[in-house]
Amino acid sequence: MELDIEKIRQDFLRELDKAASAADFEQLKVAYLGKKGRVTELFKDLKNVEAQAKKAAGQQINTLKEKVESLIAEGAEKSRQAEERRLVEEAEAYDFTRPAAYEQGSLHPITVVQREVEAVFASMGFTIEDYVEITDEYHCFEALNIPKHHPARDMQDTYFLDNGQVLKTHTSAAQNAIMRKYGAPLRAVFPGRCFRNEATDACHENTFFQMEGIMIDTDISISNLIYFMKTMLSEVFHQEVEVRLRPGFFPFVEPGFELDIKCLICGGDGCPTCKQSGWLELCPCGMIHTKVLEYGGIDPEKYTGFAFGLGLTRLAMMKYGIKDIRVLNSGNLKAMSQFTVR
Ligand code: FA5
Repeated sequence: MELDIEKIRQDFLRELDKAASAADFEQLKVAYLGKKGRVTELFKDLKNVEAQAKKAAGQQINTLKEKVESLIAEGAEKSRQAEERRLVEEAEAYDFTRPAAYEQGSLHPITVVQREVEAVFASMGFTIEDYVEITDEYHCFEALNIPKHHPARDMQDTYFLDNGQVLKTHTSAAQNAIMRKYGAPLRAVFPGRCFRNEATDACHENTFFQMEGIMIDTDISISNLIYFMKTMLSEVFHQEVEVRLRPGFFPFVEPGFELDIKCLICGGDGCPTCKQSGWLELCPCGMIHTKVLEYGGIDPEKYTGFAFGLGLTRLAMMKYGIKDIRVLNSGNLKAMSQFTVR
């Protein structure tokens, strides 16, 4: 029997000529050198060749096999290098400095207001602190002089988790941790997301933002508190805004106040945003209760301090004239784009 070594060689060279990609070379390898490849089959057919021609045929097949192997390897390497060059050229051709074709994102109005308030307080020597969103009853209530079963807990409809922890109902929940971390004297603001299981309306959301502030030192009084509140509001609104202070009860301050702002949506005439009262509750505050200082590891004989809980979401509403708080959490880009800042 005579083997078709030369034909296989010619066929291989023709197909090699057409191969370009890594996949083409892989296919060639399988077709000629694989288990059932044409060169592999030649070795199997060798047993049918006459004895005197066997040795020469064997050598020819070996030579062909080596040739096929080296040509495939060489072609595959060239194709790999060409692909690499193509990718580099493609990357180099891309202009990364080109302005984006899509619409750019923007800051949420609450973020803008938060940063403004942070900047005002930072300029007055306050540090800006971060705190968790999931906490425990101790930090949310007990450390704030609201014992278990105290009716004051009902002021905030709390979300309880299965493991007994709570979603922070107010930023005051961070007071204890921050007092313990820094001790006195202390000036800090800490913004955060709060959660309450409330029915929503034009000025109530179940998820909203507050910014807590505390200042503790020797000789801190209500005058300090009023000064800082007024400074913050005039910096944020760039105008004098009318505020009123009235007594308010919070177990963690004594005395406690409600600081209301004249509704900037209706100018004080009454509208759904201010529940027709002309005023909006914005920032309860007061002098920190001696027990809260004690729980925070601060000596109430030596130090006094004030605390406030600014409604950041409501502040954003007043600043941007947003009539309904629910717009802010709606994710409605069309509505939000009226108030966004780049
Ligand atoms: C508190 O949360 C107290 N921790 C504030 C405080 C801090 C008092 C330090 C004294 C000293 P209150 O529940 O009133 O208080 O909420 C404070 C502010 O958060 C409100 O005036 C309001 O502006 C905002 N707020 C409260 N509930 C909501 C709500 N459901 N939706 C939007 N804003 C809210």
